Amino acid sequence: MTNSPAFRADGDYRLSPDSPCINSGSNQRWMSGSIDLDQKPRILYGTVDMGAYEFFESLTITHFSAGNAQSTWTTLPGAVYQLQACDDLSTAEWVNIGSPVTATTTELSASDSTAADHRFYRVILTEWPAEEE
Ligand SMILES: [Ca+2]
Repeated sequence: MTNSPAFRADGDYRLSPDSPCINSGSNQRWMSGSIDLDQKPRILYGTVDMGAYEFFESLTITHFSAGNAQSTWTTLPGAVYQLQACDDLSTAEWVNIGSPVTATTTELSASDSTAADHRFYRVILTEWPAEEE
């Protein structure tokens, strides 16, 4: 590989969402059920990443008040994401917030104008990025 691996920061060898190392390793039999240096699954999104860490999307609630919750998450460009919310985890009834969105960059944001006093959020990957030729 001749391109920069696009680590997250100096001395932090986790991968940025635009890293060419994402999904560019070679899956080996021993990796199934193994973990990376962050104790996450060694293989996420079908193919192992080059390096010691698997890239994964992280969701951050950047603002929360009744009627206005804003979320931001890291994305793989070309992948389609759906933000979901749940008011009671014991029911596990997740509802879509807005429509699925295709990531064009390495970050997406969404707002929830129906936020109650408390609410749980998750983001799901509904469609993989198209294979690069
Ligand atoms: Ca991967």
